[in-house]
Amino acid sequence: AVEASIPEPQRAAWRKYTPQPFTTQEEFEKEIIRHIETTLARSLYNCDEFATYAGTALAFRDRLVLDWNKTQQNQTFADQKRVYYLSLEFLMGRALDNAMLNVDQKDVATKGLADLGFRVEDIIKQEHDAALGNGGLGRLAACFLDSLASLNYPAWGYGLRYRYGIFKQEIIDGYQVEVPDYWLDFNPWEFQRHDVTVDIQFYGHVDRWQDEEGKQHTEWVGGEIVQAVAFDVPVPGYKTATVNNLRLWGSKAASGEFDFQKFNSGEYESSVADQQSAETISAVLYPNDNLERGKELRLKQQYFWCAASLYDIVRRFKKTKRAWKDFPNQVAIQLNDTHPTLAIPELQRILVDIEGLDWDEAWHIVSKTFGYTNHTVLPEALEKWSVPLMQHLLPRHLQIIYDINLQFLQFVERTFPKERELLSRVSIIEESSPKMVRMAFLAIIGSHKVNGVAELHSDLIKSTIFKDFVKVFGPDKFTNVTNGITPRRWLHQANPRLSALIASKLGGHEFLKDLTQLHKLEEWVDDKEFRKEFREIKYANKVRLAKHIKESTGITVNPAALFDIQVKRIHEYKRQQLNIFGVIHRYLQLKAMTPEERKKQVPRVSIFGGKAAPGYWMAKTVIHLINKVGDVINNDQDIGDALKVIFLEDYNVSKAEIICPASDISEHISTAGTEASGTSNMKFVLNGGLIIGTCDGANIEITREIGQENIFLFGNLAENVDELRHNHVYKQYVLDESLAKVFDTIHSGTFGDASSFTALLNGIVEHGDYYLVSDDFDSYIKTQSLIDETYKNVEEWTTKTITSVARMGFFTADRCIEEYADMIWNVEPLNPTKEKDTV
Ligand code: B1H
Ligand code: IMP
Repeated sequence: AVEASIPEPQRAAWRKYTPQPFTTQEEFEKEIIRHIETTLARSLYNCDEFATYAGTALAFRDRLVLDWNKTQQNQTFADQKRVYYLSLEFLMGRALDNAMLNVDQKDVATKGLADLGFRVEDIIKQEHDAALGNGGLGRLAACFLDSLASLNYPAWGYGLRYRYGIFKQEIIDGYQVEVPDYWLDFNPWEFQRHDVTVDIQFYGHVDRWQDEEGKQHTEWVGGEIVQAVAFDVPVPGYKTATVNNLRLWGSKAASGEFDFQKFNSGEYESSVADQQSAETISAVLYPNDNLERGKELRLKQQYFWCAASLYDIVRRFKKTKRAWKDFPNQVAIQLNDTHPTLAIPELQRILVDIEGLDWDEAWHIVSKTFGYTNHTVLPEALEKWSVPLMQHLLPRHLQIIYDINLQFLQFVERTFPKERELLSRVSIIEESSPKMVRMAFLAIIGSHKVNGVAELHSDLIKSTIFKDFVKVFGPDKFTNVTNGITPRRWLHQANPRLSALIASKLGGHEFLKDLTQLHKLEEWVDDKEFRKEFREIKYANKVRLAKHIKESTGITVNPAALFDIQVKRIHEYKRQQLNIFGVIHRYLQLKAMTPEERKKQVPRVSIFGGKAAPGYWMAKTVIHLINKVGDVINNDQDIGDALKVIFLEDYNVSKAEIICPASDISEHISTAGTEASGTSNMKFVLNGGLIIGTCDGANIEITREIGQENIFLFGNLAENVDELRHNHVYKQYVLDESLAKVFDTIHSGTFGDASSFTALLNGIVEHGDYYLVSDDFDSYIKTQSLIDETYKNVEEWTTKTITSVARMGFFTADRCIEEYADMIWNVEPLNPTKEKDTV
């Protein structure tokens, strides 16, 4: 309708003067200089690397924006079903390199920058990471956005515009210190939409009344209003004109900068305080991974973001003038974990209280619209909110939740009349004191599909935490979509030489859009030249990491040593403690050898990285231990290059891009049954490294794909974990012998004041070893020896790594998105070039 309403002369002018994207080096340089001179008001004489980054980013931004506008108009005209991905975390990392590669202009940029006296790598490094996430869950959301755009799906991400992303980590005297991440000083990638604002209500009370026709009305009134402002970020697809949108909401005081009433009446301070309290909502990302702490501000963040996003989605739907029953045919909303579950009662509230639909009609629409992805079975991560808190903050939503629960329990009672116990087990309300709202149960009841993120995990949720719901709804409501990663960032961008080598054999870079083509590499596995180059690339990537290690820690490591890497959030279930105990064991063995024997060992560099949640004392102790062990081993003259221990500060997405291509072995050693999927395991193998891992999460499917001869599996199985834990508590506890020696060494003060580490060791020796460190220790160190032996045989190692790369096609995020689109969303891609001219 809107397209026809604009008269032809205006359209003609627009067509004639629409800016054209640069395509040559000359045009690119012209754009950079124009931006530096006019947008930034700087000149040749104060054009440093940062200004050059800014100019380059703005030049590429212009290119993206033109396609972004067209994509959005196309999607509006096409009016087909869209996907909305609601996530409290988007761990995007840097955007410039990605933009250059996606629009296929990195060569032009490299030459243009060289002409202006800069190296493209130095310019890319100027960008601040967009770190709006904790770990795997947030990075998965970022990979999914990349795939959605690359596959031309009409899709939007919705999140929060935190002013502070995940904190920066400094290591001082071996301890983690958190530094705030104020990342918005200069962010060319976001556009504030001053015209897109939504008023969001909190607190207040619920009114009910009857109109003249006797119809019941319910209205949420009073309380306070905070304004949501949209900030849009373009998300380009790889070599396609599709540029999707990520909409992040910032919070503001509703009446603008100040409450002018108060301001004018002299209450200056309190008017500023109101403003600050409103802005607090989107101020900071909660830095917990796999942990929920039930803080009021977190619940406020969740509602603020859900309400703003739904208002926007409903507004867009209403523009189409369709009937409400069409809503689920036009809108698919995916809940990234339970964090956006309030969107369910919020949509029900909009439909019933505001749009006047009756309850059943509304609920039918709601429960066909949502899909819910579960990412964890850890009890401490399952969200519950106290009823009194919800009553206070969101009184109408609590009523709606109670009504949803009532209808659901009545249904369960009708279907399973003899099972009284079942009712309390599946109730959304936990009858504790205080009562709690179980968000996962609400998410299941309000969604048409629930999925886990790897096969084992999807089976586990069906047999444990959601068992009763499988009985109530039947097994078909539950499905699996094994996670994946984008090969654009995690191969092409992070490891350009390997990407080029693969392209040279597969006839171009098409494989980046169809990763299963990698299997053709197996034809080259015996090719001498190919093997040599493959190894040279790995070596060069290790040299690059060694350089980074030198710059950040001052420690020199030998790139010919075996690089053993564990980078991820520090968590007891991920078992960095198992790794560092293994390192100490290795140290003790090396110390016991003669210098001759020692020389025969495979030299190793054990590299750790990752953040601990600021309040997670045990995780911080593990960081401290790693650093203390490193201090001793790295300065031990007997040891030399045989063993080095590195803790890399401030692990983040852009550091991961340097680290992943440089591993020989990476560690994915969670207690079986605890890591839902893991995604860095996929990144390391795709870059030509092998894995030491437990039978957990996606490790199991990686094994299935690459073959068990190409992965080093160890440890107890998920099915035995409960029994082992039980035995620790109820039978005589016996510590593994080698582990006991490691503990003796720590207790003796070898790594400094032993009392710092007693809580960590006691958790194992005296408090039931919940994560089975001792049970898996022997199998772990034996497997590490097997790795040493295998690494000595360069040819065998090369065959394993190349074969593994060739078999990783399954783990592209593109496959995930196709599975979601088919099984859950029922959406089709929209060809960006076939649509009619948008002007
Ligand atoms: C994952 C989280 C998570 N699962 C709560 N759950 C959070 C839970 O702020 N919180 O409250 C934050 C994060 N994160 C991870 O998701 C899993 O542990 C990984 O195994 C998985 O690969 C990843 C993506 O599915
Ligand atoms: P929204 O769907 O109203 O949020 O708009 C998102 C984007 O889609 C806009 O910024 C436009 O680029 C495009 N768009 C929205 N409505 C129209 C329309 O009626 N005609 C053409 N493009 C539109």
